[in-house]
Amino acid sequence: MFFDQAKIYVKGGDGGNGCVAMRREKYVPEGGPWGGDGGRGGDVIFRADEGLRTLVDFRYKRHYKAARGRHGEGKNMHGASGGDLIIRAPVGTLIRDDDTGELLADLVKNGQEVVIARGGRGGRGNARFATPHNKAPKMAEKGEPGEERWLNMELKLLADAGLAGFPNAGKSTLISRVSAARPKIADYPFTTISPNLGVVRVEDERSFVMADIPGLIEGAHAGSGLGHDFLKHLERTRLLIHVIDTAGSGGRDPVDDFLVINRELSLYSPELGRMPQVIAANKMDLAGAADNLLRLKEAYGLDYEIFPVSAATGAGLDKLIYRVAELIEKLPAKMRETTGQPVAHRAEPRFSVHREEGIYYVKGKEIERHVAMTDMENEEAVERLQWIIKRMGIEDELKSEGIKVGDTVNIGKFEFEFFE
Ligand SMILES: Nc1nc2c(ncn2[C@@H]2O[C@H](COP(=O)(O)OP(=O)(O)OP(=O)(O)O)[C@@H](O)[C@H]2O)c(=O)[nH]1
Ligand SMILES: [Mg+2]
Repeated sequence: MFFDQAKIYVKGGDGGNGCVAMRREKYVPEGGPWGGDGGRGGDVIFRADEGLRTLVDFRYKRHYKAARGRHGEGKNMHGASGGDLIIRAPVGTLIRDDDTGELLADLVKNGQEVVIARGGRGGRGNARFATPHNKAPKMAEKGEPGEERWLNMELKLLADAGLAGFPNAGKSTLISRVSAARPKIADYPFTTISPNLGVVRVEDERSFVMADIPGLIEGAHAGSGLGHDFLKHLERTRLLIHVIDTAGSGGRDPVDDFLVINRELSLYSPELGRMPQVIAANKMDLAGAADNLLRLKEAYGLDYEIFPVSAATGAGLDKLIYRVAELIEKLPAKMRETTGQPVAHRAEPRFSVHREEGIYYVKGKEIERHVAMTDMENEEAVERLQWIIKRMGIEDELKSEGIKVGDTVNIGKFEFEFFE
């Protein structure tokens, strides 16, 4: 089985900070708080797109961040939200958390969207902390950091275009020129003994998968040569690139070769025989090829597109590849088997406490979020955090784990000394 794989980093946008501001007007000495809330950070969203075929673009760009929310301002002005970041990925992509291996998404349907990293909530401005006891709070929340994680993406590759042709026609040379596939290449028939897949990147967001199989000979459909077992690989492609040794090396006639191979394909399966084909007239760098090209054009030029190429020098391959990419996009996709794996949802405890080398670690999304949103320079804000720690039962839990005054507590990115 061939898999395409990519490892990327995603981060939701941070929430904007809440604002501390007091109303100040003439003749109103004790104006109330009017600091606005920060805006929400954008989410990182994956969208399944059947037009995409490989993960190759994720090897060129590996960091993806959604926009952050704007900070709140005075006069109760709320910060604007950050825009979501939509990442398009092929149908059939599995997305896992790279650390835990947890399956986060299985993109099975075109257009399906999954939020993979949430943006942070905006911090609340001081206007929201006013109470009858504290009419002029001087604290605001910081924005919540956006979720961040490394992802492991995986896609089962399905070949879009298959190479067909006689042994030694130059199929493996061709795939090695246009993709990162490194098949064995040699000047004897049946160098290739198992299929190779290569990802061909045409331009940004345009790529397809090419399959190289062992060469076919007369009688292949009935089991002669190596071709038989591999013809089924071609059946699942959308288009065939019929590679011909235009120079007729080895004394064969390229005009005949084309017919022989097509007869084998039809005999194996009529469907394969009817599959769209383009002709790659290969080895154009060799003597005699130009004359044979004219003969090929005369014989098949009305029914087939013919591309003179040299897999050895690279001449003509760009034109062939662009055209193949264009044709593939118009042809219906063969069904991709989807795993339909359920996406795991774990029920997490609210928080956990454990001790390591004398330090008490408190873990949990909720409390880590509160800590990240607290402005530690601000006394009122820190007091509020202490109250939250108590109310959530974290203080009791720390005590039952044996914490003493002066011990170190770690929550998220913050460490402090425990006191009553
Ligand atoms: N001069 C020239 N030689 C080529 C060209 N393409 C391939 N060759 C040579 O032809 C021989 C066969 O090439 P391969 O790419 O192994 O052919 P294949 O079709 O994969 O052969 P099988 O795997 O045996 O079916 C090698 O010696 C290549 O170097 C070309 O465009 N010009
Ligand atoms: Mg080969």
